[in-house]
Amino acid sequence: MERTLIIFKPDCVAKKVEGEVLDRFLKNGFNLIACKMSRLNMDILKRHYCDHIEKPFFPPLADFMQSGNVIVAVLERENAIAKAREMLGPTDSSKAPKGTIRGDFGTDMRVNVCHASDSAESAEREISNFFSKEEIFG
Ligand code: FUP
Repeated sequence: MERTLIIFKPDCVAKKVEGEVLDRFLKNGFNLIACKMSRLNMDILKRHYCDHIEKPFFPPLADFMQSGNVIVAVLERENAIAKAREMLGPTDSSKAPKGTIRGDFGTDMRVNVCHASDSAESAEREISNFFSKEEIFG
């Protein structure tokens, strides 16, 4: 079993599709083992996006990620990291095929419904940025 950190981004919550998106994960064999609603701040975003802080897209990305409530979750299944990213589709929602989460619900490169960890190392770091051990029911 593998764990991945999923963030249901502000656009996902504002559009009220978080239930539908979570349902897709659950129907694809993921177990929900941690979950909370949050309003992200710059400290947690700088840790979460530590590889992107110097990039030109980081300031507008950080503004967007603070623009509304999010839901942060840990989902578990075999091959969870690759499967979740396959279900999301490419980062740019406008290029994501229909049937993928971003293709069906996303807007563009930034407004793209969900974050999902991109490697086992990232998943471990990202999960511990948002959850204590006691908050994970794996
Ligand atoms: P992903 O792993 O698909 O979420 O995408 P990346 O790790 O490449 O990017 C991290 C976040 O930065 C994504 F939410 C999208 C955003 N981003 C931009 O806004 N502009 C860019 O040019 C690249 C990424």
